[in-house]
Amino acid sequence: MKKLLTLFITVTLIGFSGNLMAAINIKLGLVTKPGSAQNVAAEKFKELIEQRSNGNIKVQIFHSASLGNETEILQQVQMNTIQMAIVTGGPFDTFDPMARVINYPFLFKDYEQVDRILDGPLGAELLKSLEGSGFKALCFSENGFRNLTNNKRPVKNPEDIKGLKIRVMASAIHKAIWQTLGANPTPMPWPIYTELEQGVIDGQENPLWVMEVYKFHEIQKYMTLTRHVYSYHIDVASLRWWQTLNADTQKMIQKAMVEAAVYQRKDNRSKNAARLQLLKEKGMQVEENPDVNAFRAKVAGLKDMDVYKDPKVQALLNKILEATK
Ligand code: EAX
Repeated sequence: MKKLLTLFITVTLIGFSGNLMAAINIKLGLVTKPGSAQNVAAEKFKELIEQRSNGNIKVQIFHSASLGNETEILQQVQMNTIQMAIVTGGPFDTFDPMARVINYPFLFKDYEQVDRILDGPLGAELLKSLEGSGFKALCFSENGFRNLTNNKRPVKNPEDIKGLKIRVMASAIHKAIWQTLGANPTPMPWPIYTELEQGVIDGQENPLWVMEVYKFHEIQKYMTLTRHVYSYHIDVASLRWWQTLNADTQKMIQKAMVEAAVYQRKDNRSKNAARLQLLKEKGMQVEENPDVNAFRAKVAGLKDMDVYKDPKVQALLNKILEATK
């Protein structure tokens, strides 16, 4: 009996200290504000992981760039001062040029292709590659297909873009796209409302949710449904932090993030039609049928340009081009 009691106490204590040790606080960084695509994924992840870990894992979401811009957030993730982040595809390419591949213009025709590639072995190849820069990349959530807005004139053809000052993300490929199209691309971190309002830039490009959530209809007159880049987020953890977690915890976090991403992609897609309607009602002049073939022809040479010259990057791009034909 005494033995049994000792055993019981020991097991209880181990269980208790195990619980204490499992207490994990995750700082998660975002540059966008509540209601944004990134935030939907982050909030879902928080809900799932806190519930499933019985509160042992806690997520603190730092949104609206309170920890810095996307490049600065990624640097802090590398150092493990921030454990997780949801960051748009663009800024990743200064850390790993492999990230440029998905930002290739007009790569995906539809969501079926997006999901097949990103959730398959080619997407996994990109996620794995990021370990080389100190990121444990868990999965992809989405920003969506990007569209051009500007305040100068309606845009239907590439000629209409000539000389427009367009804000782009901190990304070599995004800059190259707009240069090739004849614009004057200006890299700038998020957010950019003031710069648009004051006319420092003429336009910008982003998915429909951005125009609604950030009220760009107040300050941008023209929108063109260019859908030139499918914009993903990579949902990352600090590799340095990840390696301190046990396998069960890693699995639980990975699963919750993947589910949050699936939820968020669906949520985002289901709202696009209503968003377009709303933006028109708010007075934006929308070109729904731009000459996409002309845009595509102009940027067709990009795959042979310097931004893709790394053989590893070139190889992944060619594989995805083949798979999305
Ligand atoms: O997610 O910087 C960008 O243009 C991003 O797409 C923006 O943060 C919205």
